[in-house]
Amino acid sequence: MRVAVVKNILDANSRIAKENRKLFDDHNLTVINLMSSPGAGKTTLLEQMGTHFAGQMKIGVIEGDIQTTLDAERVAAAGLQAVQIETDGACHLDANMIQNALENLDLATLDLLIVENVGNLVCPAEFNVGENLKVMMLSVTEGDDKPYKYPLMFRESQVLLISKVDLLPHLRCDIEKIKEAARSINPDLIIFEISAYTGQGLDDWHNWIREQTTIK
Ligand SMILES: Nc1nc2c(ncn2[C@@H]2O[C@H](COP(=O)(O)OP(=O)(O)OP(=O)(O)O)[C@@H](O)[C@H]2O)c(=O)[nH]1
Ligand SMILES: [Mg+2]
Repeated sequence: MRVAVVKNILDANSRIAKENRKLFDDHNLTVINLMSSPGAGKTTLLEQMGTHFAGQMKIGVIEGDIQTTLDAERVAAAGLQAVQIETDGACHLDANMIQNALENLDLATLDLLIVENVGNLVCPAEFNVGENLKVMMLSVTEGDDKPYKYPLMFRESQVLLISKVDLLPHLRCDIEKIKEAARSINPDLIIFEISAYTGQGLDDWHNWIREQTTIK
């Protein structure tokens, strides 16, 4: 019985995700689902992108958090069009939440839409919201064994951002082990090593973003 309920939830999600995707395609809009555990540095990267792409690309952000509008306020202050979803306890965003949030964005003017999912290394990967691409972030402070312990997100994502590499000298974390573990789960993963603090690796990340985006 429980299996049937879960399947129905996923079926409903998949139907709404398809509707979202059609809307995105109609607007020639690339949509990225950005996922990580809490505090990996998602919002900090979005703030950095707001500054970097100012005047070049119109970026919208849907922020997902259990509570508060803090992240939407941060990215709005960085010049991005922002909407906050407060999930009120739910540990991930689903397609229905995104469909409702879209009413608050001007899709016709956007070149890129990034959905910052709720900080959680498991559930967000199970729910497609209609995105074109899944990008996940793992910070070096989380340890180099995480791809083996939480494989789903690594399997589902096209890109892995290894963040906070400026902290490596202070940690017992082997970045080569992270890459080896991640590629053992998903050999096609594109991997960027980045620091939003020092700017390391951000040129390659920005170039990749530009390649995915049709500027209107
Ligand atoms: N050392 C270092 N710290 C960083 C970097 N990027 C972000 N941080 C710090 O990491 C903490 C969390 O950053 P956020 O950007 O809020 O992380 P988040 O993934 O958006 O967090 P949630 O939305 O709560 O899941 C903050 O104190 C940031 O300043 C980085 O490149 N290097
Ligand atoms: Mg955040």
